Formats: sequence, C-alpha cells, structure tokens
Amino acid sequence: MKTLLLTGFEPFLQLTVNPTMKIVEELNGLEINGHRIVGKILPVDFRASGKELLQLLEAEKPDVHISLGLAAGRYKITPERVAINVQDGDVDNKGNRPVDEVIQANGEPGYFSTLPIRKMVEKLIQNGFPAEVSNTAGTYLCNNVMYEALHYAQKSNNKLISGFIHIPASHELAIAHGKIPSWSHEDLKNSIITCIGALEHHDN
Ligand code: PCA
Repeated sequence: MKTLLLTGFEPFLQLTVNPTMKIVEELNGLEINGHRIVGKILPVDFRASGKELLQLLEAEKPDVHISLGLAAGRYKITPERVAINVQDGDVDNKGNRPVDEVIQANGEPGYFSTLPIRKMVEKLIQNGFPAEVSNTAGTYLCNNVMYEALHYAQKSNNKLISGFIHIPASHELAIAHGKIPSWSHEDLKNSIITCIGALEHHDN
C-alpha cells in the first residue's frame, strides 16, 4: 500500500466555498487504487502554505502528493503541467500581496509535474469528465505549493511523485457567486478518484 498526500485549500478572496475542502475531507482515510489517502487542508497564505505542505511531506513521507485547487471560471478538470518560481497577484487571506517575487531564491525557474497528467486527462475523458492539461497554474497559492513540493522533491532527491490539479467551482459555490460555471460535488469528487486511478497501481 502506498501513501498519497491529498491537499485542498480553504476559501479565499470573494469565493466563500472551496470545493477542494469537501473532496479532501471525504477522501481522507480511504484506499483508492492501492493508495491510502491522507487528506489535509492548507491555508491561503503566501508565508505559511508552502511551509505547512513541506512539514506534511516530512511527517507523512508519502509516495505521491497531489494538491487540489479551485480555478473559479474554468470548465474542466485541469491537471497542471508546470509550476514557476514566481509569486505575484491577489491578496491572500492574511493580507500578503507579493509582487514579482521568487518563491525559492536558489530554485529552478520552473518544475514540471511528475504526475501522469496525460494519462489522467485520458482517463477522465474516457469516464465522461471534461478535462485537459493546463499549461499555467497562475502565480497565486496553487502555483506556490506546487512549486514548493517539486522543489523539495528535487532538492532532497526524493522519489516523491508530485503535482497539482485545478478543479472548477461546485454548484454550491456557483449559487453563492452568481457568475461562474460549475460541476456537482459528486462529479468533482469522482473526477479526483479517476485521477488517482491513473496512478501506477501497487498491491502491497
Ligand atoms: N485556488 C487558488 C488558491 C487556493 C485555491 O483553491 C489558486 O488557484 O491559486
């Protein structure tokens, strides 16, 4: 049995619900495709989110790490291809608003996801879920935690398989927000189970 660290984020900006939280809470403790799921919620805080994720990676020593984030306005499930060494953009939940900052002074300009993103997209589509590879995770918290985990894996020569998946809004959030496309919670959750199903299977 392998260990999979699955993270979601708390709500942020004007988005009063973060559908990644409920998915992570419901999948926590389950065994899916030979992986025991350890589910955790990260804060939306440029100073703390990366550190908290690295502490979880050290404590849980997972074989696979997948962080989930809400991409309000996207229509599809989008496994991210790349994280870049930039933090910039909207204010976080603690009032931080970095402009054109690097995440890691000694880090590479970017790191590619080591998740099987193409296989995930193919499997999602086979199962009836609209999906495509995304070529940008932005420069907000989602890119930040994806970058931190891949940087950590490379620096520590860790065999960790790591990456990020953005999901659309849930119906619950779309009702509260008023102007964004949305999916049912069940479809969002099943699409993440489908992505985990695309990982290499391990029986022991
Ligand atoms: N989405 C944001 C941060 C938290 C979340 O769920 C992002 O795309 O950066």
